[in-house]
Amino acid sequence: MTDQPRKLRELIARPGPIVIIGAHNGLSARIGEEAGFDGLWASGFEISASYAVPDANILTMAESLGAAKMMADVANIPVIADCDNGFGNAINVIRCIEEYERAGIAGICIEDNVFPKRCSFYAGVKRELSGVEEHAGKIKAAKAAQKNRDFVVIARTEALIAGWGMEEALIRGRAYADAGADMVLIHSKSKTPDEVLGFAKLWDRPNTPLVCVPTIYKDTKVEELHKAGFKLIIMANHAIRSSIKAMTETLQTLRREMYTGSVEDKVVPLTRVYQLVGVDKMAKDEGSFMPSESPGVTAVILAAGQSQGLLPLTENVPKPMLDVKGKSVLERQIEVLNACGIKDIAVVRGYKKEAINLPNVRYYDNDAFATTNEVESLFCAKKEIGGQFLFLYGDILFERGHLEKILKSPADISLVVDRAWTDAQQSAEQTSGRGIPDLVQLKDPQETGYRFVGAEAPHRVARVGRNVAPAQAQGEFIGMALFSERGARQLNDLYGRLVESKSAVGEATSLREASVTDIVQELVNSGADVQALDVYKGWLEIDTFDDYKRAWALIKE
Ligand code: SPV
Ligand code: MG
Repeated sequence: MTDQPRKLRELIARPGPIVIIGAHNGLSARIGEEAGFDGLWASGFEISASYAVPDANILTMAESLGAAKMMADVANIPVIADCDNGFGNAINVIRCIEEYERAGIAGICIEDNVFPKRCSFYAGVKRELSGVEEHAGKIKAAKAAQKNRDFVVIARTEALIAGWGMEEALIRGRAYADAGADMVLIHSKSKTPDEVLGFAKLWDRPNTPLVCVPTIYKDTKVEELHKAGFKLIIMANHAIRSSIKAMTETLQTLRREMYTGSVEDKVVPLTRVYQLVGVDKMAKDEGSFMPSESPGVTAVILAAGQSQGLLPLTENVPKPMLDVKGKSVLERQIEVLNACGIKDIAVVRGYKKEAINLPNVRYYDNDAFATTNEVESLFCAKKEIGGQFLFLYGDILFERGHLEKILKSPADISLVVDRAWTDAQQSAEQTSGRGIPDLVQLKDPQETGYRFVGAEAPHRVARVGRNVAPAQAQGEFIGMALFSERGARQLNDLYGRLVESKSAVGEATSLREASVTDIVQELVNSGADVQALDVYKGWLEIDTFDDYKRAWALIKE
């Protein structure tokens, strides 16, 4: 991330405590940031544990740095790296600062353990501290080596850990502050906070804020530590400890039960992993930067809108994801499209977009779905409508034959029109419980009220929309349209002109409010070749409970 040291300085300048969380790789860093911490601690304890080795300078600097860099690469919050004893003497510290700064780390911490160190908590191991002078020299070397003036160097004393007493801890803390440390960390493995609180009370370098790591004195709250004078509080190792617990429980259960469903309540859904690693962005990038695999027709499905008519069924999912006998409407559409050779499918999401995550589909999001209408949603997928494309509403079920038929249409713009609407416009079965239909009026309705069968002369569309008077309509637009390359170009050009002109669009007063039928009406008005392609029933729009019930009744599976 850009200028992490600056961000850390801003946190230091801000009133209140800075609370950072220990992590050991990109994933734990991302989860720590998501949880809302101010920054991240590239913990030597965690990083060593992630390699399954003791925290004892067993990892090389490059290995520790690699983990810290992984964290800084994904995080937007500052990373402070635990650099143990600077991986050697003052000369090693200089290299360490250069490398960590280059990796985008905001600051580092170096402790006065000798090299090789031992983790502060290990019992029964050899523990020795470097001389005060030597460690102060390392701090001076670090401050002299940093290039970015904001880079933060924390000096840590292990005097209390080593049992050398409060007096020694203070001598060391003061010497490191005087050597130029930006902050001083006083570490303690006491079960109570008394040691660190006592140290803070005696601290007499007010320009050098204090840091603590409440791991063993675990019941002391941040607020109390901050009141006592601690500016930076490090929760050092809980990411790895919680993951060890979770992994142990899950893997032992799996081994015992011998089926993967046995741990479903112990694991996150796969989609949580996808979200953490950014699969959504990758899919978008595929759409933006990789050539489309099938050069033929692209399907663009509008699935952005929020439907009132089906609440509460659509409280958590958008209409296209409603289940109809084991498969969602969208899955059924994709199946038919695939069966007709259309593999190139784009879906525009909006309402409850996270619920739409089917594979082999490119996604576009209309995040302004609540305040815009279909045309704006369609043009979220502008990239897809450069060549021939099939337009579909995400809430219709249709027979494969309708799709096969429209794919053969030679017109620049073809609308699939249900002629059964005129036959049955009075019939309760056709109209009860349905929303306002998009009606179609033809230019030469030679056979008004009569169903067309077989190859017919082209039926040119005169009007389409909800305001077409039923008495003048010859059918209902089912929500499927095919645009040839020329038709797509005309649509794009018209959209560009409408954005400029800010005028009404079809029956809508503005582009924001325009439905697809509105912009098709404008295409008709501008002389485009818009034809109706007759079908007779064999489709269903799911807009109301009655529609939804009808869908369940009609689908045979
Ligand atoms: C670390 O997280 O590696 C630390 C803090 O240095 S502690 O483990 O408490 O020493
Ligand atoms: Mg450490």
